Amino acid sequence: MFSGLAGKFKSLFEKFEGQKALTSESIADAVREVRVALLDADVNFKIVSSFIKRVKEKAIGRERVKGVSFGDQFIKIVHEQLVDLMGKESSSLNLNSPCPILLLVGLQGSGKTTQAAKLSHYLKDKSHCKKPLLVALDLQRPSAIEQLQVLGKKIDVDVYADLKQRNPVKVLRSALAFQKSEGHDLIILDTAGRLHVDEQLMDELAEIKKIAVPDEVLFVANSATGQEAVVIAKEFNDRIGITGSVLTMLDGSSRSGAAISIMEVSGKPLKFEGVGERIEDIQPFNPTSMADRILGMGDVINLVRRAEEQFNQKEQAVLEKKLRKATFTYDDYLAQMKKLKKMGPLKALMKMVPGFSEIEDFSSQELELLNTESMILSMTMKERLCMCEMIPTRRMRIAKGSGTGIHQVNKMIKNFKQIKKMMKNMPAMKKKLEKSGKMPMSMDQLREKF
Ligand SMILES: Nc1nc2c(ncn2[C@@H]2O[C@H](COP(=O)(O)OP(=O)(O)OP(=O)(O)O)[C@@H](O)[C@H]2O)c(=O)[nH]1
Ligand SMILES: [Mg+2]
Repeated sequence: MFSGLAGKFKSLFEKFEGQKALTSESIADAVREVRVALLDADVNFKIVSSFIKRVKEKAIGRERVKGVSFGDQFIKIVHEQLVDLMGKESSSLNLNSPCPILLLVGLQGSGKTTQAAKLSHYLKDKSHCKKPLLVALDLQRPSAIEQLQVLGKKIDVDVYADLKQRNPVKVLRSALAFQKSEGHDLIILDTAGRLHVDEQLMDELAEIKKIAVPDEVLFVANSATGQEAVVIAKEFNDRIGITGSVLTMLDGSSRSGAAISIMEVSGKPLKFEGVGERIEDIQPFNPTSMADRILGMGDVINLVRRAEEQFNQKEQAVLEKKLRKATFTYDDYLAQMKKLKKMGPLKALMKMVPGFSEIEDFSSQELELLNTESMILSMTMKERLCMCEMIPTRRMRIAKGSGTGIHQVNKMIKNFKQIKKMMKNMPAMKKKLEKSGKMPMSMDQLREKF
């Protein structure tokens, strides 16, 4: 959103670099940039004013640190204040009870149903919750139940719904009984949204909360709603009492300033952020990386974390062994491809890296990944396990099955063979490279090839 602020600061401070300390004059232009960027990102103006005041207090009189430019010193101050404003540390969910209950509330289309599914998937994977239960309490929209059921099926999570019931409180009661008999260890309640806050909705939610006694009441807000989200967050907090927020659609919005405002206004932490439409596109809110992103420094932390998750060391060791023994098959190739895809759209990933945020065209690489995947999926088991010669008729069949062309199939097979050959020769290559003083090819470089 404020991409490039860090770069701008550098040039703004150039003419003052000879001075001994930061002054109100030398920071004036940079302060203006910060103010405009925050307002553009839809941070409430009162919050902007108090933020700017704090930044000024911290900056004026700050003596020059040897070897560091004023621009960088100023960025650090703004960064620290931003992190401070957003709650310093990531705030986790309260999942201490034997079967925690999460109640999701928010306006229509804010992303409740999607985040309910995302959260159940995330907690099943990352937490001790092995058997979550999604409960469909949105009885307003005819397709709402079906939407949750489809998502639940996709991620193999149970969904409790009662298509005949019109009263969400009754559905809730029977869902709680169902949980007891089935032994679920996490309940996520998906509720109805409205276009505006209205009495009926609030009464319904209050009643649901009274019966469910949830461990968390999460306000789900679409970051693109900007200023309005703030008013609504306050309303929900005053009427229902929230324990935290989940900010969604951060991938598409340039107004993530709502994050700052919602926290200030509700006094409750932001716990998760939705960063895309896929089930995996959710992550714990991290104030430091949000501040990095705001200042255009790139969200390197999240990128590294996601990469680490997808390629854990144990799997890597097995793969390296396979590669060296040359038992690397198309199936392994496919598995790697899937991991790469799971890390998110390349475009979204690269956006997090400083310097890459301006590049727009990642579509061709993504298409290639997709094509390779469908080509391998069109192979027979024997072909995938490299148990037969890839004769032209086989190649033609794969091209047809995957909706690609013979040239693409040839190219994919060539790439695959190259990697396999390279890895087979790795011990010899390593020796040769060590002799010549060059580093051997690492798994990172290999991954780049995939
Ligand atoms: N780009 C993007 N889309 C999202 C994200 N989260 C949800 N969506 C999409 O936003 C749309 C609305 O999401 P829902 O989960 O249905 O919203 P809801 O709050 O349940 O809506 P109602 O049930 O009508 O109140 C869906 O098309 C989702 O796929 C996100 O983080 N990023
Ligand atoms: Mg919904």
